[in-house]
Amino acid sequence: MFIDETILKIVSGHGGDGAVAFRHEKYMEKGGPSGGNGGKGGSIIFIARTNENTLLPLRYKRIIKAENGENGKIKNMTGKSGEDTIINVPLGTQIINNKTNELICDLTIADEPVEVLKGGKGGRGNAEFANSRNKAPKFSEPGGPSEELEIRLVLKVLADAGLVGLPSVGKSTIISVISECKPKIASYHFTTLNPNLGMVQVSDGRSFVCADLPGLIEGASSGLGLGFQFLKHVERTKVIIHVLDGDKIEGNLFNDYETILNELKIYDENILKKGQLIVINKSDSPHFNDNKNNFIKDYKNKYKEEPEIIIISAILNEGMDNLIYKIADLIDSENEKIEIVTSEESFKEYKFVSDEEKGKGFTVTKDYENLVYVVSGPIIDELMRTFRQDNQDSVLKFAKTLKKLGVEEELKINGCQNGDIVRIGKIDFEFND
Ligand SMILES: Nc1nc2c(ncn2[C@@H]2O[C@H](COP(=O)(O)OP(=O)(O)OP(=O)(O)O)[C@@H](O)[C@H]2O)c(=O)[nH]1
Ligand SMILES: [Mg+2]
Repeated sequence: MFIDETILKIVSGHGGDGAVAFRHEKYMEKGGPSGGNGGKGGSIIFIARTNENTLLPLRYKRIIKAENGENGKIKNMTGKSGEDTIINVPLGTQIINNKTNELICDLTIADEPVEVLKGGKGGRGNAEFANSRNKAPKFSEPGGPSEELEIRLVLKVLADAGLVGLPSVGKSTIISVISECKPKIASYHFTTLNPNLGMVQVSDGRSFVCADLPGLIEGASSGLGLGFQFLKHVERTKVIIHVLDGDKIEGNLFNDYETILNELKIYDENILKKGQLIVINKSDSPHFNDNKNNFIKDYKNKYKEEPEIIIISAILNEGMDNLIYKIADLIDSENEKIEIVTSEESFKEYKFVSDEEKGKGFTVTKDYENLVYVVSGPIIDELMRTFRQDNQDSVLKFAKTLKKLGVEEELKINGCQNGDIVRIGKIDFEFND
């Protein structure tokens, strides 16, 4: 079965702790500080690939972790960084926060790494804290925490052109001829179960990504056959290539064409605004001429105009260059419209917060009920994480950082005076200018 959605927990690696160490040198009672920094934790990175076509390999994984950074060592040796974990997924996979439904990222560019969870920073060793006034600091920084997230991966194949049609019309054969993609086509019919993507090179230098989609049948839009779950992939292709079976013995091609149009329309009317081409395949068949002529007649009857059709024989590799050119031209004209039809996307925009942005803010508020001033913000959280109340060095560094950040100034502006209580993190301090 085709798996196009899966839930997964991802966890980045935490950073290694900085070390506290001192050199032991001959004839010296106490050498300088020499605790090395901790290594950085591994990140979780996603890369969209055109040669992946299902999320199946991830289906049975509950949790994917990146490596932790190693702790810093003596003699100023930095701990080893944790390896990043790279997760390859099909092009067009969306990563959604499963708790909040926010769209974290839409992997629409092939081979581009996207860091979804950052590994924790390595903590600094005590050697880094030495300065002229404190030559032998006895503290180091713990490693940054790991991050974790429950995500839902949803695959909506992303291709420039999508081949649509009833089963057995020759879609997989076409993609195998025009691209490097070689789906299974048995001499006895083998139905495509997963969309296949192939990169098509046009001889004039252009290229496009083409999707061979599983066949649709009447009723697909209401869940019949395999088709329904693939209709959503059609939403994401720029142009639609209707493939009709020139070898058909019973029924007629115009009905087939209308059936597909109707299923697409019921699923989402916007799909029909996309550029479309009609291809009749199997021109080598003895039934081809009758099928083609009947199609033209019926089409003219209904639409009062001559259809533009492209004739090919995928199996004999005939008419394929013309087909490739026509698809590339249609994609170009569609690109000019720059009207990408998107689906029901009700996701909120997700914003990655950079370290700089995190580091900018703190706020001072007055809690009138408890008569304390409250200092909070991401930079304060970070500061509190490494603050050691029982360590004189750490307290000193803490006070200096607060001053440098302008927290003292901001408290005064807000009316804070000597003797008032200031709450930072979970600790209450007495303000002393
Ligand atoms: N005579 C003839 N047979 C063809 C041609 N192209 C494909 N076929 C045959 O048609 C049958 C179906 O081809 P596929 O490419 O698997 O068809 P499909 O549209 O991908 O089918 P689904 O995956 O079920 O939707 C196979 O036996 C092919 O060999 C052609 O140009 N001429
Ligand atoms: Mg197929």
